[in-house]
Amino acid sequence: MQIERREFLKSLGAGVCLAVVRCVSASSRTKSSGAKPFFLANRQSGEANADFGAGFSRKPNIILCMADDQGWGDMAYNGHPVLKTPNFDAMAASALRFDRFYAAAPVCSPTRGSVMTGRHPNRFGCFKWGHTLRPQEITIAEALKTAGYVTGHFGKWHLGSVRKGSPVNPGASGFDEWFSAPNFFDNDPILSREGIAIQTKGESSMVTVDAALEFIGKHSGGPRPFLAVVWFGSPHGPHQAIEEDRALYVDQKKNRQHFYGEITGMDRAFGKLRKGLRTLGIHRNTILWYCSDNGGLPKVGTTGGRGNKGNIYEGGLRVPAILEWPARIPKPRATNVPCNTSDIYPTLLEIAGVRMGNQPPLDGISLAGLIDGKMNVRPKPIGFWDHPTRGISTPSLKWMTELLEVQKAGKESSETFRLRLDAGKISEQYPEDTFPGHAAWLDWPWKLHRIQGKTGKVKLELYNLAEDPAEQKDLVGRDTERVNSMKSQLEAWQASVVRSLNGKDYQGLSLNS
Ligand SMILES: [Ca+2]
Repeated sequence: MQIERREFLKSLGAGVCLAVVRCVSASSRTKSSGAKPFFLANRQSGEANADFGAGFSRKPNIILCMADDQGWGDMAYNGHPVLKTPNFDAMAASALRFDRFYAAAPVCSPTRGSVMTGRHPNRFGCFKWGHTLRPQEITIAEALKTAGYVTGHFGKWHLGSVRKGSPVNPGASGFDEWFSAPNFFDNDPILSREGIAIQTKGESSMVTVDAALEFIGKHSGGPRPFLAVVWFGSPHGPHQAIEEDRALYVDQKKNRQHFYGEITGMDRAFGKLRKGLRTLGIHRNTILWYCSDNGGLPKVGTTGGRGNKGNIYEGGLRVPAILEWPARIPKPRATNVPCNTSDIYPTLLEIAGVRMGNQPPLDGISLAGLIDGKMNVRPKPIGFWDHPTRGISTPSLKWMTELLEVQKAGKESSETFRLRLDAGKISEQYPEDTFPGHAAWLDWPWKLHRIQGKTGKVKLELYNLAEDPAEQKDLVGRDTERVNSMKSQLEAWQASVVRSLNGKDYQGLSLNS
């Protein structure tokens, strides 16, 4: 029998605390040996406490918000000529605005996996939409729980299942409370409250925010800081705005009225969330971090460069992102330092003063220095890799309607595929010396593309993004030395990714009996 990392960590109890780390009911926690998470004396919060003054002796609350398919340019503050996003604009004008923020992957599930783990999603086989986390991975929720955080997930999950008994539902992935959908969802959604299907009423983003605010309100006065992951179902197709939001865009084509209206609906809900933090009096020491999960949609969306969602060129990867944390970011600021969704996990762990024992290789870096205005250059390149493995269909509406019906009849679904029981099984070994698909290595301002087709033939392209943000002028023949150096770095990274994919990161973490 094999005990996976997740069970192993759980068997340790919620963690062991040093006196300097504020934590709850330490005495009730199980002490144990083995690969236990350990804590650093919390230098970060020590510094921060001095800045915050009285009342900020606790770790910050954290809210991670994500749109579904909002491109770089699908924001009024990024210059969209039609869209109205007053709440996002207000936050962008008062917080840290990332002007070169990337989704780790050009589609939904993989990028979400990068937020959860700080790792490129190919490391755990989350190649495309509908692929899952592996239960062996350490999630941001699990990591922050060891530092005393209470954790909640609200909205789109798309990293496994939202049914009871799944090894990759939000609960099994470290979330204490959850109200989630298997994939994108529209108005009046059926969501899963910890496995129980519930029919809701209302605009989809508002339903999500209301659930998050209920959690935030419940815990804001409590002894523990919280992590709330709020993942909207908008503006993913089908686009169905509420009438009030569509009406703002009546002079546009019908499909655009609904697409823009969905973004405005999301903006309204986001504004309610932001206002809620102020009403509760917790906004100063709450990190509110917003971004999208991939680049813009074809036809209706506005991208940040060449290509669209699904593509490794800039348009498929660049997304809007803003981070608000008044206690630590007192003045509005914008940054051009390239950052990506894999950076979220290491950043939050540093801020919370957490280090996990047996942390598998990270791709992201901590942006704590950038938050403090001390990082002007990214110290590590970013690797991208779209592997030619197909996505897996996960129709939220159909699955949730069926679950609601079955549970209404007093039963539990006997369908097993949707539980993704095999999420931790590593059944295939991939070769470590061939890297199919489209990958890229971004070492600002240079971006090298490595495109390996079905025959195994490799095509390289090199762009200087500072001079050529649209990736139009291929310089691959002009700078052989740079191309060779970047290619070997990219391929070394891809080999490391394949080793993770093949399960090598978990070898010290499994117990065989
Ligand atoms: Ca998406």
